[in-house]
Amino acid sequence: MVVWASLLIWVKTYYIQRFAFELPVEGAYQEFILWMNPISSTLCMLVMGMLIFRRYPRFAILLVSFFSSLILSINLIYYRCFNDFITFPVLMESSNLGDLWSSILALVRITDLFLFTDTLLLAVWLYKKKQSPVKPLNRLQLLALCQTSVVLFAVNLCMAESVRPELLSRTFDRQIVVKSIGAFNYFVYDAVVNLRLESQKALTGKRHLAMAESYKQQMPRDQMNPSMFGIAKGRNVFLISMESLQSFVIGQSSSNQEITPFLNHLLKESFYFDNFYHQTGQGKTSDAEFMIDTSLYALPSGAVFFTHPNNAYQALPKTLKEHGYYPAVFHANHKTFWNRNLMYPALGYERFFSSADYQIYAANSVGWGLKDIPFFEQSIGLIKSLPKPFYCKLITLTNHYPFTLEAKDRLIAEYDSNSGTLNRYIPSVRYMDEALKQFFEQVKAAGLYNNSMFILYGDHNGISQKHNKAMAAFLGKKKITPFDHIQLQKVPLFIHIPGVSGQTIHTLGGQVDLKPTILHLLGLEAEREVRVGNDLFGLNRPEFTVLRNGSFITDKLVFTRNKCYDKATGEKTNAAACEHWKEKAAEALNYSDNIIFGDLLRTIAH
Ligand code: GP9
Ligand code: MN
Repeated sequence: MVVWASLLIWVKTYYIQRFAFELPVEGAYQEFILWMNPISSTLCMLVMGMLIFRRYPRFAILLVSFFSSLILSINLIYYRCFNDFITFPVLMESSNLGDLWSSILALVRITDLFLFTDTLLLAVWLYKKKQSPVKPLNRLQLLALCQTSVVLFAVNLCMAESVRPELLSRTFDRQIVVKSIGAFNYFVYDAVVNLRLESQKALTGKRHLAMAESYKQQMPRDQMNPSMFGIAKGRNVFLISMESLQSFVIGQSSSNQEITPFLNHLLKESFYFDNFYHQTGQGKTSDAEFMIDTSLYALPSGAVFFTHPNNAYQALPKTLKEHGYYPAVFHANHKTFWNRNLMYPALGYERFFSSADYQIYAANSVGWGLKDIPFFEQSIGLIKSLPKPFYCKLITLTNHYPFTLEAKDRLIAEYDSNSGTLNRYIPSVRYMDEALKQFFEQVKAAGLYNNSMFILYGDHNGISQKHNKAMAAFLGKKKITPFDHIQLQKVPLFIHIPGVSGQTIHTLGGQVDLKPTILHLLGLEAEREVRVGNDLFGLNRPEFTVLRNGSFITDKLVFTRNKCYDKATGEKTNAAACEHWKEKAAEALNYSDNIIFGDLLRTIAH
């Protein structure tokens, strides 16, 4: 009976996962993972059922079969509606619940009942055998089943991690998690993650509210710069996330050709910040987006887009909306990636144009999907129809690891070093530069250029420490020290305001500083907003930028890997020099983390 029930649940689950959900399964290995992943959870559910209803094994089996069908059908119907898997926060959000149930009822199909076929078969069979006595499984048998389930899950997880490292610790896409560990394991995983967050919230909430309030009072603050305040008042805002772009390529050549000819040209007509750092953690692109929109740090682990989409935020799109702006995002990836479909509404975005809004096919795609040139070409058509003024965020994708590019898109030769990654990075960056150039031409042709402000930023590093040897050769250095590594976390920031002449600015800053900067340029006050960043044009700015791992940079010092460096020489200096700032860095990160963990903006802000 147990064997039959397991087989039936397994087949049913595999069928739904493979044919009813559109999961991006690539190749035989991933097919195998998808095929095997329901079995561990099926066995586990059966063991639990039989432990709870020790004396009624038939009932336990029927219940597990029914319960598995129920989870699958809820997900199936939700998927039909939202092309996504249900999460606990969605289930618990009372405002969602009304909509949810009405959508569910509207979308139920009579054929969905087939999902309960196995339960029915088992019930009929049990009924027929109702006279014959059954013996519950003994402890040893249950233990064996339990062990099999654990071993199978471990094998499943190892295989899935070999395809996607840090699958569970760095959740980035529900589709990928379901594809890798199956719908039931995902259900449990989501429940555990959310329970942990809820308890953290309860712990943090009250305890830290007072602390956060008092910290806010003593936070070092810049003074508003009257010569820049409102300089872009009323203009549309284009915010462009440049994937994996680091500052070291700006103004540099390779094979005697400029790597970023367009950006080098734009630099002369923009405020260009050459001391600007990315501050991202595990949430990569989404962390950069979060910091820019909220002026809070992202989280020490995990992606805040995934963990806290139900928090209250004082975010840039929300504030701008209150001032008549239309906030929209353009990104040609699946909407569930980084949980964007749930986080964007929380930040106040009105519309998210995701992969479903673009024409994507093999000929215009590479690596992660739609190439940047067709992405911008298709976006401009959509942007033209937005209500004005708009705040429009465009997220590029082509310059993403592993930086693959077709030969015809390679406008500069690959670099020549022992790192294929760095070698490919050069033409990949050059391609993005070309895409940006064409986009600016399209914006001009659409008549949107003069009345807009353009903010272009690198989201995070693209070349990791693994490639230090090749990086050292590229930069003409003997080796990359931890001090150099921090310098390599600089990402370019351009603020281009047509008609306003720019200059290169050496002010020290990071992604958390962009929100107050943008608000001030648009002539909107940021003084009352909770924020850890300061206006990059502000007067008397505190010269202090903290990275997510606790490293920091001041006007004179760099602190990383527990060592203090003299910024002028790059040499180690007396640790005591960094002590004061080390405390300040911890305070700033804690302040921000507590706001997020405790959902404090729900109370602080108002
Ligand atoms: C995916 C894109 C890239 O949608 O944002 O993600 P990343 O890996 O850079 O965070
Ligand atoms: Mn990125």
